Amino acid sequence: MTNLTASIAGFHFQDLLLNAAGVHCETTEELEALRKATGTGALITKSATPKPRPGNSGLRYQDLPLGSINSMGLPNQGLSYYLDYANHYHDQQKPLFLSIAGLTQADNLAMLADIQASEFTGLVELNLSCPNVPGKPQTGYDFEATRQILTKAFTFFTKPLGVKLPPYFDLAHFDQIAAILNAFPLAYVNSINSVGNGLMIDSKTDTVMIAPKGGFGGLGGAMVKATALANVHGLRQRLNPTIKVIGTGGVQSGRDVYDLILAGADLVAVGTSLHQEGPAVFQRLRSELIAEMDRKNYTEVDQFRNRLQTLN
Ligand code: RRO
Repeated sequence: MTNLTASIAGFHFQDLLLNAAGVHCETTEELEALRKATGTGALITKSATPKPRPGNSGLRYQDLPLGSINSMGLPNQGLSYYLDYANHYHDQQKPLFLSIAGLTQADNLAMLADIQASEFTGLVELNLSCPNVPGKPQTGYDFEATRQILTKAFTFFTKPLGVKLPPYFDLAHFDQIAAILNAFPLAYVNSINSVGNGLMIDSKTDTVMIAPKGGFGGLGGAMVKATALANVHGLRQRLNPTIKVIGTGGVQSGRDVYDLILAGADLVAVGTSLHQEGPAVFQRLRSELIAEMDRKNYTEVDQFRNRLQTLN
């Protein structure tokens, strides 16, 4: 039997795959399908705001030859919907992550206070990297704002907390964000969110491919794999060992999952491929990962996790 287990903040995962927040997780029906899917070891809710939001209007997701572009604009059912689901959630085998993404610092702190006061006993992910709300820059690119919200959050929040980060593109930025994150008792970081504000053109019509924000949107899928690997590895090298890493970005095959683990990921999340294939993708990825491990004579993920070699 191949061992694909992981742990974060005392939670044990029998399998290391989960959905990327935002994909197949806005409704309880979608969440239940993820919970029941073979190959998932956990699930995460769509990032919540204090009140329900319809999100951006018009065509807001498109598949691309090498991935996807989206500008969903945070459509969600509101925090109390997900808290209600979470408070009735009793599947010990597959821990639940609750994702929140307030449009202001005050909204984020208010939601964390609500979660702190609730019965919720799972893990919470603070999304600091939504690229698609018009007029709202990604908090994760503002280092002082990131430090400030974490400082305030940890004055009262005692449940396991992780952050969803945007991709960084300069090693100096890896140093800066890691130094900030290391100052807090974070359970984990999730890296990367989509590569923000890409633009793709439909050659048949000479138009942009999605409607909101004049066509600008977050990129995911195969085209972001190298950026995801760099961020997972760069953060793993810099973060305290107590801060675990969820690797997200560019997973199409079991080998892609393997690569993120080799780069340092504890769990691996799947976005674009889940959108394209539905929850059955997890069974495929799990068996492809096991086949790859068999080829390498590994029986446990710990035998290669964070063991990426460099060339001398
Ligand atoms: O809803 C979105 O447009 C969205 C969010 Br909140 C996010 O964090 N990442 C993304 O690609 N889209």
